[in-house]
Amino acid sequence: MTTLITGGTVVSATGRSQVDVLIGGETIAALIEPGTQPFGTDLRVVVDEVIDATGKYVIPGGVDAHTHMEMPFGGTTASDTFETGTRAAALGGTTTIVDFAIQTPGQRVQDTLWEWHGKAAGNCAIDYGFHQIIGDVDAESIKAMRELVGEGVTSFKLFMAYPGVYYSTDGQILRAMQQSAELGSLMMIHAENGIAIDELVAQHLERGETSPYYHGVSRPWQLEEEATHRAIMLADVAGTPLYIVHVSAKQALEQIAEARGRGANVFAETCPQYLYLSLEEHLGAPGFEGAKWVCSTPLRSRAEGHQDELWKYIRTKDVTGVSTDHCPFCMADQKELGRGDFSRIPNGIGGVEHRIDLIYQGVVDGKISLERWVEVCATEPARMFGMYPRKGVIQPGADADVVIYDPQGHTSIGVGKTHHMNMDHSAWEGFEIDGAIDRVISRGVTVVDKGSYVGQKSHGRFIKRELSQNLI
Ligand code: DUC
Ligand code: ZN
Ligand code: ZN
Repeated sequence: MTTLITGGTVVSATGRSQVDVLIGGETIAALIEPGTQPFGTDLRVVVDEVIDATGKYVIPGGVDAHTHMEMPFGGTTASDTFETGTRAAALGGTTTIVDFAIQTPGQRVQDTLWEWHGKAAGNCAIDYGFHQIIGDVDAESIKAMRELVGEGVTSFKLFMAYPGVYYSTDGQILRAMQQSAELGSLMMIHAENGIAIDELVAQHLERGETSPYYHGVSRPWQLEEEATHRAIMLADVAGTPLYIVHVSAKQALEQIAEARGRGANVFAETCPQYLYLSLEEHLGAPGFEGAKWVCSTPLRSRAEGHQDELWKYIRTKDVTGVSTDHCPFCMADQKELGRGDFSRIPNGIGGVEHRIDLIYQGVVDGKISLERWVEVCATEPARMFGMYPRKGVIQPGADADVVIYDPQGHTSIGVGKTHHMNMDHSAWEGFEIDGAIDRVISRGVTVVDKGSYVGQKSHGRFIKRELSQNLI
């Protein structure tokens, strides 16, 4: 199958150009100056399909480096399967996800990775990779890290939060970081002081402060900043690169920016919910409504100005990538588990379908450039997680993962509108975007056309990732 995309503006992390894109099979074959005939013939008459992208942006398919399909959490399981979640991702212009395999105490790390392979294989609309969560750092799991790197799982996540569940002590974190340093892999850290948070949670519940708002109040920014600083110092001692996931507090980002300023190999991820939503308006919504927005780290106070500061750090490049932390739960039978006790509300927001649109709105609103949009949504996540230049860029030899984005289009987000995730509500209900996904191509195959899914659940392949290309 050959395809020629004509007339569009190809946008990369470094610039934009008016070139046609020739796709041959699963990869980009050539970028062609319009009006030229590099192969001695008018390609428009010999290719299988010509796509007219006049007036539209042609960008690399999105790479969402943080999703949780079918994740067991808080006594229930995230409501999107790999099938429903990757279909929604495709509809939103994401052509690669990196999901988390999870080891909990008592399990062999390798077994949990195979379990996640079993859930995903044959069910994904788009390509996928895995990080490994290590919930029980011991001699066996440390040894397993080496094996996993050989299997293309080159990043590991540890938690400073959730004592008794996923929590690792500082000693365990240091030990895993030392192994990561030896392997050249990447340590991902959920940076919140879980021991202190558990104390605050108990105090709020004792006072009868049980509504979703107190989820945010019991996880103050100080405990994100403190944990972020500690993670940076531990990584410094171990000599491993560090990637702090889902940063929501501006003070945590100050810590990261300061460390980067002195040359530390430290990277930050944020998510659309921390850029747009807030403690006051969303977690603080009347009644039990705020449960829709219970996630960790929590939404932060708008009065304190975290959201604007996070956009600033995207501009300064101290935020490396924007992922969704897609972890959907339905209100009816899942979030409800925490009515009367916010600590039992499963933590997570669904958003895999909306990331490209939501961050594009930042371009429209003058917060970031078109190029930075592409960089944080596709190029940097691909580099960070060892998939570049196969993913994250439109250039000869790269996988033909392409999104045609229409800046004249309009997207209304919400249940029954653009929402195809397996959820009974939308955390983004009512958001209006001044642009729209027009077409999505995954490895040369159109999977979304004019807003409709036309792909197949068996199309997506496992990506065996290299070590990060961002590290020195
Ligand atoms: N952290 C995540 O990264 N995802 C869901 C829950 C959590 O705490
Ligand atoms: Zn986390
Ligand atoms: Zn997550």
